[in-house]
Amino acid sequence: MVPGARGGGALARAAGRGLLALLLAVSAPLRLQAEELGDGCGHLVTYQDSGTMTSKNYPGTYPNHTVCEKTITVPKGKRLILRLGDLDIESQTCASDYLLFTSSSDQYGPYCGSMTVPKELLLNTSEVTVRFESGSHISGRGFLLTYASSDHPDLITCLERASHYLKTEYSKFCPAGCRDVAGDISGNMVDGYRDTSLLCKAAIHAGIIADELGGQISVLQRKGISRYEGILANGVLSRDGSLSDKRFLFTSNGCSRSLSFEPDGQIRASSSWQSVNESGDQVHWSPGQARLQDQGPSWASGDSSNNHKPREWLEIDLGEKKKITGIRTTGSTQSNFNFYVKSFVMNFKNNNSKWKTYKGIVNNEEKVFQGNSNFRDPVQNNFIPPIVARYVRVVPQTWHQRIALKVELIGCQITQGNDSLVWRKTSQSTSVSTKKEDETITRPIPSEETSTGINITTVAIPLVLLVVLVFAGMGIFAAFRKKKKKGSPYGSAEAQKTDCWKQIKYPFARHQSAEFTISYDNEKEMTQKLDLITSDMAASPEPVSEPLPP
Ligand SMILES: *[C@@H]1O[C@H](CO)[C@@H](O)[C@H](O)[C@H]1NC(C)=O
Ligand SMILES: *[C@@H]1O[C@H](CO)[C@@H](O)[C@H](O)[C@H]1NC(C)=O
Ligand SMILES: *[C@@H]1O[C@H](CO)[C@@H](O)[C@H](O)[C@H]1NC(C)=O
Ligand SMILES: *[C@@H]1O[C@H](CO)[C@@H](O)[C@H](O)[C@H]1NC(C)=O
Ligand SMILES: *[C@@H]1O[C@H](CO)[C@@H](O)[C@H](O)[C@H]1NC(C)=O
Ligand SMILES: CC(=O)N[C@H]1CO[C@H](CO)[C@@H](O)[C@@H]1O
Repeated sequence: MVPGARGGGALARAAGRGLLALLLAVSAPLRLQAEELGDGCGHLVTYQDSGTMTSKNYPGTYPNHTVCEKTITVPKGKRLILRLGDLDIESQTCASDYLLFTSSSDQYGPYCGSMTVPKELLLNTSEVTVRFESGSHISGRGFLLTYASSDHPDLITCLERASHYLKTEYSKFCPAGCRDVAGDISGNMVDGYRDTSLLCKAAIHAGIIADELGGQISVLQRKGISRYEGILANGVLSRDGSLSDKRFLFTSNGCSRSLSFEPDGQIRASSSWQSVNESGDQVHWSPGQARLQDQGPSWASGDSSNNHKPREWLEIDLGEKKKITGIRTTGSTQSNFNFYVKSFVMNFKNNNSKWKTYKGIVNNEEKVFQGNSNFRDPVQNNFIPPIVARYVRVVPQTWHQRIALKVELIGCQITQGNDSLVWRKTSQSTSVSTKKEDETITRPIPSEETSTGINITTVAIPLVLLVVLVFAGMGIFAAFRKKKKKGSPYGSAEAQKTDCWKQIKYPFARHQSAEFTISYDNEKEMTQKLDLITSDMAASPEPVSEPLPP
């Protein structure tokens, strides 16, 4: 799964490069070098105030004769923290192979070879240009860089493992983009992770942070266990692991209970299947069998054709509005029926509202979750921010042989009252922190959209009303004058002008007030949606000083 933001960013960059190449081709045909400015770049994920960047093929050998140049920024007024997780560039002189950081006031590097490089750089600017260049060489992994704003002095890289830290409790900041960095994790969110696991990747696996956002993690070190069971969760596959001295767990905000629903009445589906077993009896694969905790066959859809548009669904009614932070799914669970759902989207609604689709926070597009890869093993996906709804639908997008599902929803009751306070506090800070546009941010996060929506409309509505009133008044006044000064060319011109203004202003006013209702609706939902993130962040303890990882 490639987050759309990166796709969008890559597209924009590609378009930019194309344009640049075109300009250069027209003006100076021999400047081919410039066309390759992004050639040496590998993995790149950025979000608001943190991100991850590597050289091409990392951790494999970077290519010959490439350049990677990128400007990274954090919100204006903040300072940049750069952390090099890995640097392995085959050169002793840094002549043709090097890594260099240039800000408006300073230059750091060039770095290469086996020189000692600072693990962390605290810049006094919010912007830096990263330049990596390679000549001809045989080996070398290149580099892995993470960055964040100075709000996150406890930034770690994607390569830090729990075994690097000695404390039994600590909090760290993971940058955006650690999911697809090479490196193993073993274990799971319930029993804990083997201490050799990558911290940030494990936090994504556990549903504590989203890959595209990054965030604060709180880690508890515990005595190891004899075996770690790997599962697929949030697009990350953890492996089985053997006995270790230590393991670690994440503290969460507690909204991770299994939500109960009854097999009859609270589960519905678009269709269901009946099979005939060996003794000639009919077996029902009804929606009521879709609870993960129940034995026996799962729910299966009536239609098994594989090449039609997804239109089957499984619906769960939780009886009242709840906060839903995750979902666990399995396939048929029956070894003689190799059925499972490979990907799905989530729809949700409340008592009388319309169905909505769960969207990604960064690109605002329908979020497709990675489902099962066999009929048996449970797979977990988390919703960051959570879904707040009474009804949810799992809508399979791709499947193996036939749609078959068992589900468990994870979440908690909605706590009224405090949420909006927390939300207001953070929405302010996010709208401030996103003012500085990053080239790779394609769309603002919903909270910002909503908060500016309210901000604009609370100001705009009285303003528009005032303008409309003033113009209406002027119109009436002008009409009077027109009647008095019959035949005056000025009078009629003025009247026309007023009419024209009225025509523009009225639809504008309607448009604004329509938007107001929408954003107000959203506000209530976002309030609860964002609670998980915000309370996680609010609850994170002060950063503690740790021995630097070796
Ligand atoms: C770079 O070029 C040299 C000589 O042409 C070659 O031996 C080497 O394998 C190349 N390195 C990479 C990473 O492709
Ligand atoms: C940033 O630091 C450099 C020295 O490292 C200094 O020359 C420069 O004036 C500083 N800029 C600001 C804005 O503080
Ligand atoms: C077939 O289904 C019936 C009714 O569900 C059950 O009693 C019987 O044991 C099943 N036979 C086999 C071979 O599974
Ligand atoms: C939704 O319906 C349920 C039962 O029909 C009711 O208890 C609940 O108060 C309703 N919720 C809202 C927000 O109307
Ligand atoms: C509101 O927050 C306070 C402190 O943050 C907490 O003690 C209280 O239980 C919260 N109330 C609700 C309804 O969540
Ligand atoms: C223009 C405007 O009204 N801006 C306000 C947006 O909302 C924040 C917090 O609610 C205010 O501090 C701004 O003044």
